[in-house]
Amino acid sequence: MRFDVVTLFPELFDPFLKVGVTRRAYSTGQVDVRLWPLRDHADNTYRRIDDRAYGGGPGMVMLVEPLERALAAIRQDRAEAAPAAPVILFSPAGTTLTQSRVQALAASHGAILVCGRYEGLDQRFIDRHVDEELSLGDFVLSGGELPALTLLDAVTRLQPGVLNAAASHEQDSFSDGLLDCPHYSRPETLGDDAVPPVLLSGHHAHIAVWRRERQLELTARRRPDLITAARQAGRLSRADELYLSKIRL
Ligand code: 9D3
Repeated sequence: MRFDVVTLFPELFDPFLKVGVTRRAYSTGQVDVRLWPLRDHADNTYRRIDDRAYGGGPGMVMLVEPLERALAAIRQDRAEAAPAAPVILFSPAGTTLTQSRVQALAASHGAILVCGRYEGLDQRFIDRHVDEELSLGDFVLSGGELPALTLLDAVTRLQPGVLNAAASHEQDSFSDGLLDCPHYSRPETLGDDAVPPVLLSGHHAHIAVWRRERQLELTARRRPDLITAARQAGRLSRADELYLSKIRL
């Protein structure tokens, strides 16, 4: 799959593409990330990519023409090999990125990602070219680069061979949609704090019940909305419901 990224700060991407479980997918081109520095498409005389907003007010607007030249260069470069791809703009006005959108993108041929800076883009670029606007949530960032990296990371870890067998099993297991259970490793006791004895018992069925109950308890306390969603999707068993009816929140 291929992602083309339009950005004023391509140097922000390089270090992220070189670390962790996703590194191999990027370095082999399994996930082919191509960076398109917007400055390369600036107006030749002034190298401008932004200007003041018509109507006044503080803050600058990203100019439509450099963005259109960058997009034309991408479309031309993709025309040879890659299938048509949607244009996704990262914007505070977008719909919130969800794991279900990540899963759909992970199963696709990729996308063209546009990272906004300043107050935003000239609306005419959005109206003409943008298929989807995505936000990370209701907090304010300086631009779309971290959201683009977030999407790339979330999509790439779902590619075949990126996660180990256990982790990828978890992806489609019964447990998804709930918060994770707590994890412990060595040492067995840390001052007064021991690892829950069941985890040292070797009794795999008891361990599975304990982990499921911790998941249900944590999710019911912190994210009751996720319990409701799991219930509606038919992802809670009779045993889950019985445990939930017994716990005091
Ligand atoms: C005063 C109006 N602001 C909108 C909330 C202006 C503004 C703030 C921040 C315009 C652009 C930005 C830059 N943010 C992004 O490009 C962005 C973003 C974000 O700020 N939060 C969550 N998700 C995203 S995706 C892109």
